[in-house]
Amino acid sequence: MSSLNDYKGKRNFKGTPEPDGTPQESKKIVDHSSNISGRFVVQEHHARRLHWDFRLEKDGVLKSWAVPKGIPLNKGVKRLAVEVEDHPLEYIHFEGEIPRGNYGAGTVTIWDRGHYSIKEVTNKKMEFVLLGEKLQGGYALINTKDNQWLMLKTYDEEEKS
Ligand SMILES: [Mn+2]
Repeated sequence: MSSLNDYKGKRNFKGTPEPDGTPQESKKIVDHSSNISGRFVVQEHHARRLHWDFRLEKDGVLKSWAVPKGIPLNKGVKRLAVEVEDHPLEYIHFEGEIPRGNYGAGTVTIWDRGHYSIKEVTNKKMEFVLLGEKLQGGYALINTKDNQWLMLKTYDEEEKS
């Protein structure tokens, strides 16, 4: 799975408890009957700088963004989301301590998880609905340049017709 080369290249799996990217899980779980596109997770990562990692299950990997100020909870709030390397599916369960000296050293805890359904995808924009424990409602990720995206909440769950 070539899209995990960056992930593997940044880490020494003798030094970190993170998954090594060897495929273990079957590919994405798609429930066509309920219009679910896959799972998502948000990991709170107390690294050198605190940030939240937003990951969507897509094309057999976790597409990943680091969100320094956290996922927007309110409609209209925009947050910078920096696209980072694809992570293996197994990472969706990861919580723990990445030891000092390793890439991303610090504590990772799962802040939210659930499923999402895609509404629209282009190179520059993804629109989706999150069905998590904390995060509910419509969201968009808009590419502004290079690896920089804006994440924003487009509507609250209550507004859904
Ligand atoms: Mn991180």
